Amino acid sequence: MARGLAVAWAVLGPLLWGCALALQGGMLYPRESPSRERKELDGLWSFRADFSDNRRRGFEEQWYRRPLRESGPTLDMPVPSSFNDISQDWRLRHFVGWVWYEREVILPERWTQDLSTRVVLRIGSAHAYAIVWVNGVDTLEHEGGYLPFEADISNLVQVGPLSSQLRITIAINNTLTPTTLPPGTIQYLTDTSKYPKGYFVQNTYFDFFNYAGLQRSVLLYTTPTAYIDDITVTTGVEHDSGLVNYQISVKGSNLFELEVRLLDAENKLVANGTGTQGQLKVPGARLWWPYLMHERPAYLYSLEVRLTAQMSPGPVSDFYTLPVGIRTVAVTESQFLINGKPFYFHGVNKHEDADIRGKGFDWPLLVKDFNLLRWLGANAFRTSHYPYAEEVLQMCDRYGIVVIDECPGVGLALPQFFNNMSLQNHMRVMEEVVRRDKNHPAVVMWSVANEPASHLESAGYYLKMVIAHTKALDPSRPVTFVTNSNYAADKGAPYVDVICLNSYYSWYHDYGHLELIQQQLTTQFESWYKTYQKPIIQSEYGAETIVGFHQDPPLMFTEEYQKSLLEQYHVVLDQKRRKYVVGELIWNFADFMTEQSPTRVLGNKKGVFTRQRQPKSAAFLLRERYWKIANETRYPYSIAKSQCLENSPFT
Ligand code: GCB
Repeated sequence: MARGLAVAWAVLGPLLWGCALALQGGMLYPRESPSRERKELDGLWSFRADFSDNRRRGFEEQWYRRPLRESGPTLDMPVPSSFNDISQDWRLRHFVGWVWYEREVILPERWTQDLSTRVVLRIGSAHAYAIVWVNGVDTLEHEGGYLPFEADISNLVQVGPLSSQLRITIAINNTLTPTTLPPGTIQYLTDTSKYPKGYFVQNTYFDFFNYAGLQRSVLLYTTPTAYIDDITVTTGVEHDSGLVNYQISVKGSNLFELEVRLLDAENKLVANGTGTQGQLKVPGARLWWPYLMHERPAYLYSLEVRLTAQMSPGPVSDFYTLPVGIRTVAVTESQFLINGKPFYFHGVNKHEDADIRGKGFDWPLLVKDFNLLRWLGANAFRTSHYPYAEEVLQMCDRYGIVVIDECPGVGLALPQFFNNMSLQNHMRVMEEVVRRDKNHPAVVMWSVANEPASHLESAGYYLKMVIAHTKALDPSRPVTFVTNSNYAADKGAPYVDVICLNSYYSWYHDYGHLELIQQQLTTQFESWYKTYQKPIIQSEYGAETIVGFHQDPPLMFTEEYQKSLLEQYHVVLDQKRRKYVVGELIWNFADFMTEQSPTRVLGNKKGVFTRQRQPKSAAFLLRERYWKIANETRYPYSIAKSQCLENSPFT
């Protein structure tokens, strides 16, 4: 895209929303309201992996027809969690194929008897392909982990006096193929002198363990039969007024009224409107600022939507309240602007990973991670390499932590992965990501992929299409993908708004030669900027470090080497961040699990925290740096206070 156009897009983004590609069907986060109830199904589920040779015994014997315990032994499986590290059976850790989950539920009587109530089953994520039965009836299928899906099950539960008992069966297949996202291949090893008959392995092309199962909450919720299906909000600023543009989709009735009220944090009404779309104007609006950038960050309004639909025998109301942050995002040739002010990303890459729960959602871990982010002075992270749980983004909205929201477009390493079917699937996944996350003020940019083989012609076309589709879905945010290709070879870079670069100088090459980093990194930045004149983020850099290994002068894998490597990067980042480098994201926030290999010691150890969230020496270095940058980049200028230590050098 021409530069001028990119800038115009950035400024006009919010106004262009009306032209955005409309998505069918919403995926609002299930919140309680006077018209909506929730019933969480977290806890112990019955579980069985299908170890049969073709992995299809469950379908052949129709395990969904009867309680799972009647077709064979079951295990207790906690939800949410990955199934891989829970049992002592090594076969389950590496299992590839269908696993079966089941849960019996008693519903409140009103849900089954009141025909003006709609009952929805919502699965936060099932990695990677799921089929759902309710009371043995095939109800729902979904492809792709890390994103929610749901079905209206009212007609299955509102069928008579016995219907309050519900049996939910979910079959999940974790196999990755050339057309899934992320892609993978299944390789049969046929040399019978080495492998048993039918032996196969799952190959993946990314560097994290392919944890699977019901990794986020499963829940039931209700709405009235006429209901608020989706809300899309974009925001702008005009002089000192905030603008909140809304679009609401209603289902279940054509005869309805909508009232929209915007409340401030003290619950005072600041603007109101009616109808399915409109613009609310908030004079003297408080903006949503990233924390550390502003002394009054993360301000959230509440958009209260009330639907009144004329139904027989009488009117029906539905209520939904959406948190709204008023802010703008724009990109120039050399800057990333939030609310018109230059924003510098000083943050981390993460993974949703810790200990035996695998990628299972966990509140204590989430709160600990946010405390550590603030301890570190990190103002941003990228959801490498897949969309994180919705609760994570809600915390970012509330804390003022900025997010680059990445889809599971990781491991696009082989030429055969850039085919039409994969492209269609990738575009569909972006639709699901945008549909789920579009209303989070914390999300400031979409990332459609991590390290695709972007030197290939076919990848260039593929990335162009996915990026164009994402922009059509959401004209209000910049779009990127993260590259590790050479600036002269990359075929996708012309289409991004911000260049995101991963490089591992003195780690994956020139091992041990820390003295080369400054020259190589300078060349990297200068060649990219000369070619594209777009802002650049150093989206990954780092070094594998085993906590407790020490050596001076530094040697690879020691805490000293990690610190020294970071220091070398920082010299150049400090020179360039005053020009066109708009961010740095360390790889990685914490150590995380990978497949086994001779280059990984119980996983990837490039964390500045261990997998148990204890700091390595580099965490202290980074902390000092991030607070220093925070103090230099605040608006309006004032000294930032370290959130954890009263007597920090930066208070
Ligand atoms: C990368 C990948 C990331 C890896 C990291 C590493 O470039 O994007 O997924 O984990 O390097 O440590 O090799």
